[in-house]
Amino acid sequence: MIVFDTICALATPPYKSALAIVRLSGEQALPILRQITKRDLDKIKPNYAFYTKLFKDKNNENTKIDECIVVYYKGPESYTGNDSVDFFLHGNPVICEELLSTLVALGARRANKGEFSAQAYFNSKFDLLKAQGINDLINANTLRSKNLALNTLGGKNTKLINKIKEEILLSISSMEYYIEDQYIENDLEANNELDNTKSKIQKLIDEIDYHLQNTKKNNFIYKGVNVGIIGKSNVGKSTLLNALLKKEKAIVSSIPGTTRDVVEGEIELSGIKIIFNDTAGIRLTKSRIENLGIKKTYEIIKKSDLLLLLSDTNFDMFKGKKILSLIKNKPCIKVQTKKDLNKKGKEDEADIFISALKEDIKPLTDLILKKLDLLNVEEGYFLGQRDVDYLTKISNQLKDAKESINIINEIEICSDKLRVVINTINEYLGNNEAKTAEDIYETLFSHFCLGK
Ligand SMILES: Nc1nc2c(ncn2[C@@H]2O[C@H](COP(=O)(O)OP(=O)(O)O)[C@@H](O)[C@H]2O)c(=O)[nH]1
Ligand SMILES: [Mg+2]
Repeated sequence: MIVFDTICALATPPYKSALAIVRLSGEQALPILRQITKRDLDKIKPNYAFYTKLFKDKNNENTKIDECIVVYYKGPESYTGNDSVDFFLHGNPVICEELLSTLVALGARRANKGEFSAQAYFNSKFDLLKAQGINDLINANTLRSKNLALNTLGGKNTKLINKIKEEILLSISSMEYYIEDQYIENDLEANNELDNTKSKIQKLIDEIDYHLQNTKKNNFIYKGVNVGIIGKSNVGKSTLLNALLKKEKAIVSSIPGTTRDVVEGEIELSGIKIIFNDTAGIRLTKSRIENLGIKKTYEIIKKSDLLLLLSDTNFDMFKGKKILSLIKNKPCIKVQTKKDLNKKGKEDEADIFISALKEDIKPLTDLILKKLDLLNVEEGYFLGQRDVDYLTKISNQLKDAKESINIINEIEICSDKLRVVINTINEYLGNNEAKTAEDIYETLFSHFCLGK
């Protein structure tokens, strides 16, 4: 099986730094360690740090790799559940590579991405929800998403899903009672019990759908929100980008057609990553390069979650133009610019009137959060796309099961359908025997960092 070889990897970035960590995990971890240190491992307590010199060959003083701190963990009391070693080396990639090639020469294999966590999962150190939490935690870009991932890691989600699973199992057993008892059609008690089960299932559906809505929003926040800044040339798009980023990132000039390529910059608003894309102004031009820029503007419009449509006059500038149909389907804020010039625009058409050059633009950033419905985001439980996919599936399967109670004779079918939900939940948690280790590795762990 892929994950049970003795594996090694650099667990920190491959740059010069104060320290670097190399990890080794698997059955051969301790025998390999014995070959590169002169310390007597039998006299050293597992899980305690100790100082040692490392050698390619401990019998040859001339093969010294580094002097470092080592912790060896005796399985199952380790991250992976197998015997493991963490080497805290001086942070030079040359040293790390020398150690790694020594470990490989002594029988270890270079780990694939996420393979340490995969070992941990297959050693039942955690379920797939927690595994996902580890990856989300490492990749979180904002405090908000970091905290959500930390909740997952702490087991909050596993607890919730297990509670839902328990309730479904109770419903199944109450149905089994009537199936076994050859229940008779007009039996009042049986009907009451079925109604009861039906409302219990509906409650679960409501609960899951509630979490699903929050999860979709959290997933959106986790990935970051794309905002496109669009409009005709010279209306102040690049000036606005610079004001948002609080630095001179885009070139500002009174010459129309200055911005040709897309200029991207990101900020954090209320713990949410917002990625702004300043675009080339839409205008008729013979310049081939500027037209390429305008083509890119169309692509940005398509990928944006929100558009800021800027104008220093009125907002009918795209009337009858192809671009209008692209804009129409997107959440959009109409921003009237250059407020300080007191030019007569059709202010009532705009959602907001600003001067990016002269005034604070906080009212605009507030409006962005409001428009995206991100002002009051409930902290919730789940974060990732995998959660969205499974919660959707569980909710749909529950709805399907509930439907079959409406037809009284389908009680057996309903019970079977609830068993299908249990299978889905098991698959979500990773308790399903049907999936092979390779499948699970491919779908989840292969997206992890190397050394994790
Ligand atoms: N007075 C004033 N001028 C502005 C403002 N925003 C932009 N401008 C000017 O308008 C011109 C075009 O700005 P720019 O940001 O390059 O426009 P873009 O082509 O839409 O990117 C520049 O001369 C800017 O200094 C504003 O709020 N007030
Ligand atoms: Mg510009």
